[in-house]
Amino acid sequence: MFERTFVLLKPDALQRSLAGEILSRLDRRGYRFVALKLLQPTSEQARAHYAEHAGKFFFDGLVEHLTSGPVLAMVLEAPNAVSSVRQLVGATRPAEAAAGTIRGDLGQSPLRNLVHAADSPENAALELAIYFNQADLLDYERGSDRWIFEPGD
Ligand code: 3AN
Repeated sequence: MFERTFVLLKPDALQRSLAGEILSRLDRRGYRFVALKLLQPTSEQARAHYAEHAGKFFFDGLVEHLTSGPVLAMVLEAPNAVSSVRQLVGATRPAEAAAGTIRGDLGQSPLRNLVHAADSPENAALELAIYFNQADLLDYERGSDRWIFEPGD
């Protein structure tokens, strides 16, 4: 079964010209891209996105960062997409993120850690609705998708 997740390359990824590098890592891993949008989040979108962190010491800085420039929002699908993307992204603090992860290899600080990735399918659905309309989400199959489910595991 394909699971859907929501991923957003934060402004530091685009300011540092790392969007292609990060997209390439996601693409090579085989996720099916169902939506992709370049936009500059509004304060309302940023606050809705990070509502669970409202009141924390880093909340205002987080909203300021997210609204500071263009981001690349996307919806990806794969079996176990939520957890596998978060593994690829790595721990929140780049200094603690494993080598080989996006944050471990490229992240600068807990705030400027390049990527947001939803932590559950339910949050993915809530978050993607902040940035996308249902009509933005493509419904298609790749010829290679059936190979994912070949017997063997
Ligand atoms: P993650 O993105 O790894 O799921 P969360 O959900 O704990 O991390 O935090 C959301 C975002 O808040 C992080 N991606 C990061 O940009 C910011 N953040 C988290 N902790 C800190 C911190 N100690 N200082 C500054 N920003 C932080």
